[in-house]
Amino acid sequence: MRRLFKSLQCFLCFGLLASMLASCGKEAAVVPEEPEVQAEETPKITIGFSQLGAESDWRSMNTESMLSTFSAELGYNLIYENGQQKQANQITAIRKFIQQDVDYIVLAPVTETGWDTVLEEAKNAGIPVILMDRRVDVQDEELFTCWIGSDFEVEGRKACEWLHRYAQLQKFSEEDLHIVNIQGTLGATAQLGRTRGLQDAAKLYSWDLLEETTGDFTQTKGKEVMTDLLKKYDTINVVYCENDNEAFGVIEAIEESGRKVGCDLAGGEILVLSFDGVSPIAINDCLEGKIACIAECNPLLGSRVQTIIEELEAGKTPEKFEYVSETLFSAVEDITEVEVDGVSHAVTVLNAENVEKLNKR
Ligand code: GZL
Repeated sequence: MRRLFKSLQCFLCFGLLASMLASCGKEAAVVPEEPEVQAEETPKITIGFSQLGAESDWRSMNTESMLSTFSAELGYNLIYENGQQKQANQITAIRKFIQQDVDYIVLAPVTETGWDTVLEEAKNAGIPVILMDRRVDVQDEELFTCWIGSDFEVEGRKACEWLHRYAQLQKFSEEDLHIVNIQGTLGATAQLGRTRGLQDAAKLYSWDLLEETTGDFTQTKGKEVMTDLLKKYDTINVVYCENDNEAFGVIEAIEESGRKVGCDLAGGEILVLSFDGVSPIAINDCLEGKIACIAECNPLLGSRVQTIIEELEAGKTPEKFEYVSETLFSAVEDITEVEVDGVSHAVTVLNAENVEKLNKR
């Protein structure tokens, strides 16, 4: 739509110039012959994509989903900028997109606050901003066109409901659950929602939430903080990892400490919960019980963003907030669904057959 106005603007300026020249008393300006009209290809849609970083398997799949959807062959001009997990880099990228007068900006914001000014600049430039994955906390929600992503608090509550059901099945007293939370990047929507889900469940079921500390969604930091926590507490029997890459680091730390990861709480194993479920390593760990349950987080948002842009191009108004659907993964056969706020959520019980299919996604 915006592109239409842009090309109309050029046509009107040309016409105005021609008529001004013609009416200034000189011999009617010779308006140059219209060049042979070439069969013009439809102008490409130019999209400025500010991705927050490359910190996890989820992020890599999310980026790939965007690059493969908005390819040149499919008629797009995608300008991709990796923010290296720094908001300042993302703000610089958005300002570059504004100077380049892109048709759309797609932003996956690293954290929620600090976007008002630059989104105001994009709005003043008449460039629609589509938020993907995490959200922004702004004074005026008109500063962005729409958002597409996951309900992170529901993800957290589903994982906790699974743990509650599992403890009941194992006849393991929930007051004896001693939990540490390896949080994601502090201030990111995924971290805020997943942490809230755990905190609410710990209160509801009287779990002992020993400590929460950030692993920044990375394997290295996850291992580092888990190593410290194992030195500090000898009662830990549940680790809530806010993404799979942290879980990989946590498992390394636990095994290097001489403890065992697994689902046998009574037998002294440490039960690991996680989020994402995009890498074959995570799915295989879940099949083997090294990760007891993974709350899926869907990274394939490129096609959803494409639908939004097609709607905007057609002059339609997309949903302001659009949630993607997700499951839970676990190899524990007795739990096939969990309930959150009266809504039943299916659990994908893993086995060799469906793991083979999942790992070919
Ligand atoms: C969730 C996304 C999170 C993933 C992590 O939508 O923001 O960031 O869960 C990623 O793996 O780093």
